[in-house]
Amino acid sequence: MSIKIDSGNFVSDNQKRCGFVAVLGETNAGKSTLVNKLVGQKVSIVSRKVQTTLSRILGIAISGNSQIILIDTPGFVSDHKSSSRGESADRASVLEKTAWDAFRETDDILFVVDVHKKDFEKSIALLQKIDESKKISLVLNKVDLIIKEKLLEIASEFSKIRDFENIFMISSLNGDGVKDIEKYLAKIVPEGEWLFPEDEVTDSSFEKFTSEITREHLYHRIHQEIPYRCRVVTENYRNESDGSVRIAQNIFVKSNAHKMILLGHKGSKIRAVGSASRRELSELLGREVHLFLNVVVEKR
Ligand SMILES: Nc1nc2c(ncn2[C@@H]2O[C@H](COP(=O)(O)OP(=O)(O)OP(=O)(O)O)[C@@H](O)[C@H]2O)c(=O)[nH]1
Ligand SMILES: [Mg+2]
Repeated sequence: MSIKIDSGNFVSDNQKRCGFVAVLGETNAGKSTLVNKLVGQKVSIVSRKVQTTLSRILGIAISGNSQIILIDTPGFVSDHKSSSRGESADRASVLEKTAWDAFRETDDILFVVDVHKKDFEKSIALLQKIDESKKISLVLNKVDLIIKEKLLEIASEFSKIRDFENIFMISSLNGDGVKDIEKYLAKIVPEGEWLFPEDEVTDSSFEKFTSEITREHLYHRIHQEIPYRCRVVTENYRNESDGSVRIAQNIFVKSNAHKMILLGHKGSKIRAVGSASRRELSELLGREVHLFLNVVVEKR
């Protein structure tokens, strides 16, 4: 181990660092996409719909000697109304509470803004709610969708609101600028032992992770109809002797009508969801997956 002298203190070259960073922002800003990019693999599901992330999800990134524990949070819909049918204000506030709770666990925050949005009123209102004592970096995301001049205007608009540790201009989708965030976070997390084993990328259980993948495919395939009424639960899984894994999941819906929509003509829709989810699970788990989906009408 080599030791170097830095500002009068002895600092080990391979001193481990570890810290928590909350990722906050409006719904659909691209928080989960960014977390996945930083981790280097999917830990949090992504969709075009609002309020995709439903609970706090940890994504664990490693950069050099630093372990960066990213807290992906449900996005904020500040007016407490969702664009989807039948969404209640209650659900929005539960999600928002989850996000605030996550944020209290940490000092460093990435505040993600979708620069492609028409106006930033909601983002600004949210930003103003965050304690002045918190360190925040502004992440202007989706730069692939707008011209540079507009981007600089947005940066200056946000800079009037508060001081940021850093302003990043990135595209989480294609990865532009994400490395700069990684380098920055690796430097600012405090010295300390890693809290998770080196090969761990999330604290999600196998059951939670695999059901989230199916939920994502439901979101993608069943657009307007029912997704918010669906809950996916991995009931059980079994490692088979040939190296494959057998996963059984229940999809809970609120009514028989929803069940029919989900099944589709002669079960075509659910089969499409199942095979897309199975393919992705096989890829993510690196082995063959047998996936069994069962649609259940949830009793009140
Ligand atoms: N063009 C473009 N699209 C992006 C970028 N980042 C994310 N997206 C898209 O934006 C949508 C929302 O992304 P998510 O990562 O689910 O957003 P989120 O902030 O986690 O959303 P919630 O979980 O609902 O709060 C998805 O369709 C992403 O593919 C980007 O840099 N460029
Ligand atoms: Mg999300």
